[in-house]
Amino acid sequence: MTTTSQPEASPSKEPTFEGKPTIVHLKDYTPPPFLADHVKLNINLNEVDTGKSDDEGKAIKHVLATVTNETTFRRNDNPDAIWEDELVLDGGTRNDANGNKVHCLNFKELWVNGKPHYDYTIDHESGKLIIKNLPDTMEPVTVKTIVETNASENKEYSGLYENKGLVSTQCESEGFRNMTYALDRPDVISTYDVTIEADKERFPLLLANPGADYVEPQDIGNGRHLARWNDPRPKPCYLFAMAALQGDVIRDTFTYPDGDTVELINVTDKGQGENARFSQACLKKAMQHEWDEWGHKYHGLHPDPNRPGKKKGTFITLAVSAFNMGAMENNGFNIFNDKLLLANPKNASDNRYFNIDSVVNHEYCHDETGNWRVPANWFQIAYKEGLTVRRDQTYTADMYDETFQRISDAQELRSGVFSLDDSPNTHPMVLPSYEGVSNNYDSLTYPKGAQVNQMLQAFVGKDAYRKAYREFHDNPHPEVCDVPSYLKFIGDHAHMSATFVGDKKYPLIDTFVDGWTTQSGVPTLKCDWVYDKERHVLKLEVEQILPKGATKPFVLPLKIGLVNPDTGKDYFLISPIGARYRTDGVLEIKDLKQTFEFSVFNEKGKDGEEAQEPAEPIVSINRDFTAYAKIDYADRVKPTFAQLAKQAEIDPNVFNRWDALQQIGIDVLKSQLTTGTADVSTLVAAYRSALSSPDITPLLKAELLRLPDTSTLSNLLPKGTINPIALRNARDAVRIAIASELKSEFKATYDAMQTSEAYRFDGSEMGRRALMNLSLAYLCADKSPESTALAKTQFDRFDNYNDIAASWGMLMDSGNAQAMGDAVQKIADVYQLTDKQAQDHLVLGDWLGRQAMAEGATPDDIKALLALPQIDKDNPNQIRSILGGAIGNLKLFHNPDGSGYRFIADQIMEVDAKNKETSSRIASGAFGAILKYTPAIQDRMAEAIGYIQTSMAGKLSPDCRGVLGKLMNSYEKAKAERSERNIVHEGTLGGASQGIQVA
Ligand code: B3K
Ligand code: ZN
Repeated sequence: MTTTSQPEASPSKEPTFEGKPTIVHLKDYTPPPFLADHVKLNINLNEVDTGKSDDEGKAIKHVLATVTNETTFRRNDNPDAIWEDELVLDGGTRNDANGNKVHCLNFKELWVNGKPHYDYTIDHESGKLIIKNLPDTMEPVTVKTIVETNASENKEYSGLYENKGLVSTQCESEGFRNMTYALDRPDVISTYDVTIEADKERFPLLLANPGADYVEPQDIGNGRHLARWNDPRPKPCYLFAMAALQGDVIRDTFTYPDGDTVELINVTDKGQGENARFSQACLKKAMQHEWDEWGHKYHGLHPDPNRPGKKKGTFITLAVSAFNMGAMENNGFNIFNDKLLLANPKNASDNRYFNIDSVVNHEYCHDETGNWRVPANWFQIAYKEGLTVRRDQTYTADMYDETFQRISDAQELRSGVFSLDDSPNTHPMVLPSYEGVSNNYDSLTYPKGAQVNQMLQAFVGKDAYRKAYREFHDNPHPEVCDVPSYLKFIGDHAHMSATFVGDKKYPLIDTFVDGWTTQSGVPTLKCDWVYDKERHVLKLEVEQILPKGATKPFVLPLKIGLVNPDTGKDYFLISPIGARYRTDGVLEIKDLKQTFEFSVFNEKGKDGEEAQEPAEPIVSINRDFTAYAKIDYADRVKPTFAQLAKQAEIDPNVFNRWDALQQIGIDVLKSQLTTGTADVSTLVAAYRSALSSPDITPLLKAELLRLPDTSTLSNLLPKGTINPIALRNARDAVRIAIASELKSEFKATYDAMQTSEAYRFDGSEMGRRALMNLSLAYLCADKSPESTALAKTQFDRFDNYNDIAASWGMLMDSGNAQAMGDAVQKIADVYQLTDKQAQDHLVLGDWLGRQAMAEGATPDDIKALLALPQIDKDNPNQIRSILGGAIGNLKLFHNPDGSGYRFIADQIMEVDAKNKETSSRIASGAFGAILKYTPAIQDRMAEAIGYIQTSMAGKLSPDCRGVLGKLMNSYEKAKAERSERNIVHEGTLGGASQGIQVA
């Protein structure tokens, strides 16, 4: 519905919205009819009294922004662009405090080429501004709009918003339209000239995407000041950022070997500056690594007038406490969820320190992969996200430990990513369509996208990949691209090999790109082999089993090794005719069935004596998890526990030592789950041997000794069979059995890993503490009074947050109500969590989450947490901690009476009315795995999903609607199949019995 607005009219305050499905299809994509070359923005901030006061009687003020936007548009001369008479600008909508949809922008004025323009409409449903009667020309047209927007009412945290006095932006994906009318799409790229005006005392710091220099605001009288930020590097509006605040600033400089410099401006809330020292050091490491590894110099460098021939630039980071996700890569001005930027030993675990290093690097890497090469549309974000995750993985591998990093990557893929890829919400790397753009930022776009890049890297080799990468990104100006064009460029330029279809030769990259960008799901590689003892030839057959919906084989690099069991060294991979396989052992898997033959031989002795008869090799498959696949074995070659234990001892590929133990772990867990008992003796012996090995670092020992998680296990079990509580119980039982056998070893390791030195964060200390706390966790598995006392001793030492948090977790799991209550109280006291003003909010999330997950917690307890006066119910971190904890609390969430599902459904609806990005994430975390569960659980979950759908009819956000709609449709299908199977089953039985009667 559209209405024609009169010049003086502002849009209706209560537009009617019909909540139509908003599925967007890639096939409908066309280039923009208009481009926007330059954007001149003025953001004028004013605090206004609302006439209301808060619980403490303080007047509630709101920040209003008047945004004047003067953009130079011109018609796109791309022949594929469609000519449109009207210029249609995006304008945002959101829900108000009562859950009613309203426009974000209060329209004030419209000018075209310097004259007031009255021929326009505002579409009530979408919020778009439709400008008619524009000059019929290819010449540039200047369009000025003036709008007002209330930053304090924006609880969606998308666009311009205020939280606890700090005003900042989040524009990806479609937030810019919530602060001004714009062509809000990534393929419209503009230069920006920005001024921000505000009260000097209230907002001393005024920031935006920088040019060469950091800009101090200038006094403009009346207690106000103005800062002008000019960003000459063209960017899509989703990379625009600004902030206004009272804060701390810490500064440093990064210098390139040639003398070019980047001024680092790291901004935090007042009093938090020192907590940004670690992340500031990480930023410098990120810049150095980018230069060393990828040849990438910060794109915000400009000629330095004071140093001829040299360049300089400014790079800003800002920490904010209300943020929908981890961080955002705005050009030269990265904004972070403060838990990924601020840390000190008293409030950050090793994991958080590690994540800060990794995320600071990730956001900085986007400067090249994302901001210089920009995804053309939101179907293609895996170009920037998958590639950038791959680059941050390379960074942390270089900074910490390559095998550790690879184990973490593989764990993530086999656990959460496989789950999503095998669920109704799966999608190919290039999305064919989406409903709710925020749903695109999932683990298939991120870690799976990274794995596709890793596979390409495995095919072409690190050096060739790096060289081709450099060539692709050496464009002189920011330019758009897409996933297939990037992957293809790399394959072609790194000379990836060719494949034959019939007698026609194709570059393998085409099949690679086609398979991975148009299909979803996890392929299975079924391996079978025979070893000819006479000829010393091993014949390996690899069969590719496609996931549901896939029709074409995927191209996969399968890295293997043949290990001499006597020496623990790899045999060379040579075919019986003498040809060499690749020295790195990567096999090209591209067909549904392939066979590879290897000659196995020992080299001659040093003095020319005859080589010994080679022993039958251990076949080490999918080393370093090169292939994104489940590995299966033909029954007759399925490795025995003894063979896997041997491999865990000697495989030269340390990743596959870990993997051998994981394979034993999976089978032990399966046995415990299905029979109620399991033989842990092989695992125990292998763990004992790993613990005592002087060659393995504590960091890797801690990984080797960890059992597979329940999600990894459930991905290997048939759909429709999972009872999550039974799965958790099985894992707990196995842990108890292992711990009771290795009690003295774990205690000795726990003691040996103690230190009296002050907390220091680095890879080796992280490893020491990981092994210490893993040992403690095994010791605490039995929940005995002695083990609880041990955890309590560590907790009471209250030394550093990592060790505090680890022992606190064990106390929460101990089943000892007194110990749990005391720990919760102590954390509240030390971190002042009951005082809204004084609290260390970086610990608050853990404190809330742990209580939500505590044994015996009920929905009423969760409600009580949500109602605590010291929490901010609109803060996504706090909501995620509490509701994430409740969903992780298996007994609460999966209560057979369905109350847990119904409770979370109510919460999702409440969150969705304000913040669709957060609600859809919670919805997919809660119900995403519905088809894995037993029919009874599926039915109860579906009831809760249906309850959301009916209660919110027409009002559910597209994001939540998208996630839940797919789950419900697939559930209905599975249910129909289920009852059909039952009918068939009963029918067959009936037929058989009749048959017997006849006989
Ligand atoms: N690009 C952002 C994510 C934006 C999410 C938008 N809903 C952070 C990142 O991946 O670096
Ligand atoms: Zn990213």
